[in-house]
Amino acid sequence: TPLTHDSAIIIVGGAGTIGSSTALHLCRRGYKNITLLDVYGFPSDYAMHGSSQSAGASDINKIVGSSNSGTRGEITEMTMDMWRNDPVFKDYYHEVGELSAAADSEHIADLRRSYEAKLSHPVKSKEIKWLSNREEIITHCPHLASGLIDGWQGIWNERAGWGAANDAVDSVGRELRRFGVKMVFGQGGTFDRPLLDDDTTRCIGVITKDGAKHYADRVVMATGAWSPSLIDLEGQCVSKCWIVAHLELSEEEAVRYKSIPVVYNEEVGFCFEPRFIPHHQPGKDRWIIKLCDEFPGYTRFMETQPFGAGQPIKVSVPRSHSAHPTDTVPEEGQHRLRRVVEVMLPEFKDREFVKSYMCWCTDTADAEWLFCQHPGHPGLYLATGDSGHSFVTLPSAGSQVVDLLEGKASAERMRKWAWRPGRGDPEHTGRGGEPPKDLGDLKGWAHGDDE
Ligand code: FSA
Repeated sequence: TPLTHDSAIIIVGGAGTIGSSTALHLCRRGYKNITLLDVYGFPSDYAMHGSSQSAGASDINKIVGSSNSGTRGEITEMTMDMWRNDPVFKDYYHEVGELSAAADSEHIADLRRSYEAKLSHPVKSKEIKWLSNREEIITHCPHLASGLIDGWQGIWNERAGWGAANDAVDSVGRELRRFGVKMVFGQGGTFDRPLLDDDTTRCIGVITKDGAKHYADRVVMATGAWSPSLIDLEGQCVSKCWIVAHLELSEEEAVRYKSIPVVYNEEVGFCFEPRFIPHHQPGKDRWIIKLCDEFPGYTRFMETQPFGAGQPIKVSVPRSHSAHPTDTVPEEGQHRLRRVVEVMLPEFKDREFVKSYMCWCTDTADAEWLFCQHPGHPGLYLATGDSGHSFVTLPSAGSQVVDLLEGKASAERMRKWAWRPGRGDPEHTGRGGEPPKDLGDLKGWAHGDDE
């Protein structure tokens, strides 16, 4: 069936980053029959923004504008233009600047190479600057004057900053409602398996957990870190979690740290300016700094049988914070998070975190997206493989998925996004360094029912 503006299109994971973006671009290109299915509504708890309804504004900021490779890098201009100017996004982007630094000589050399590569670009070259010592760093990031930044060098990008993750996705949700997109959330929106045509094995819809059949001409699986546990991806994606902590500041402290740039150091981690989190009860508003450590991520391997697997197989399966709101992070991770505070925010080195949690994404071996038609089931599309760096593309990722659906994606991009089992190992490669540890071997993170 050729794709027309009246084709029925289902997006599974439609309240997540890539799913909602896909729906937005479909609407803007005139498609009129779109249905989103998702476990949670907006803001969703899906991997790339790690937020959760039950936890309120849990994912309050994500980096926007840092350097990115592959397709994500190629669409940077569209991405940043939309963050700055598109009415759906512009109120949720905070251009406070970003320092991307390192102390280790090899890491500095990598940063220097990526800096030099941008110098030939007419626009990017004007936005970045190389900072080669403490003084230069402090000029742009005065709050690091007391930080442990000896030996740091790196790239200052003044046209970058952070996005208010939950609010931005919510804004997309409002726009989709305005366009009349249908949405089913909860049990009735939870994917069980694709609905197949008996004769052709073509995908003709989705069966949800409540047993309902949803028919469609195209089904897009934008299911983030859940993808490999829902559809057998033959090892192309390995889902991992990273960890996050929140520090609470008084208003006086927050005022002093307001508008600090995003500071990222791949040997340590990263943090954001304090964000005001309003509360409906007076006196309960809060100022929160979100911070993360940098490490190879954690897997959670278990036996499960995704659609398409003839028998149970080992897959790293996320455990969502929404379903397990009391989960925290492994003990060893707490130590790394404390280190981020010591290095970047020493004033608060003795302050306890008000919250720590895990945020899931799914890696491909080459960190490029998996945007393709399923080889065995025409009509079924994968829009996953975020590889940890896709939230920044919330405004633009969907344009790429829609290009794929419309057959407009370039041969080069189709090749990059292709179904590609065996081309590298997403568990061990793509990030260098140590392979990820498994949550099953770590203590201190699971709380509540099934500790
Ligand atoms: O600039 C960005 O794309 C932010 S990546 C944030 C991060 O926590 C990674 O640092 C981590 O390694 C993982 O990919 C999850 O996302």
